[in-house]
Amino acid sequence: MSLTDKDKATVKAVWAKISKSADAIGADALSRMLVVYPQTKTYFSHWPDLGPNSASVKNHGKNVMAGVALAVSKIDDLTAGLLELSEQHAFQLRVDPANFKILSHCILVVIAGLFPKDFTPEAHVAVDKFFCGVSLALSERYR
Ligand code: HNI
Repeated sequence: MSLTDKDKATVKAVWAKISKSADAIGADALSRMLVVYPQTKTYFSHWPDLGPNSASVKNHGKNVMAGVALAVSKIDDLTAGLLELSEQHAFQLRVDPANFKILSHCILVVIAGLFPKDFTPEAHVAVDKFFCGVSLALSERYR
């Protein structure tokens, strides 16, 4: 289920289109994750406010999307490209890797909602595969 060259080109084209909205996408996706999957809130109990579009959510949404930007730039070798982030999530943050799929899903939903015309079935497949690859790469250090 790896990304074909065509998938990679599609992901890059989608990213070129949406990256200017990355901060808004990150904030909305994270807000949704915390509301729809409240078990994810445990990781952020040190934040003063976990509400939708709180300052902490906005700031972390930006960080997450910087990670996504990094992943797009390392799309040919996600495992190596995201190794440091994987290390951090595994050993410092101790995030259950099941949550990577949950956040990926929320990001996908937000992209689909904000860019309905660009989110063709072909784009959907490519972006979904990409986030599967990102989740797998982020899980690398847990082995
Ligand atoms: Ni995640 C910090 C990227 C999923 C919990 N995370 C980061 C940082 C980046 C990042 C970048 C900042 C690191 C730094 O400060 O150097 N995280 C990503 C990406 C994904 C992801 C690309 C998946 C697409 N992280 C998740 C998930 C959870 C999560 C699913 C928990 C549910 N991340 C955290 C926590 C921090 C974090 C917790 C520290 C934030 C803080 O404010 O303390």
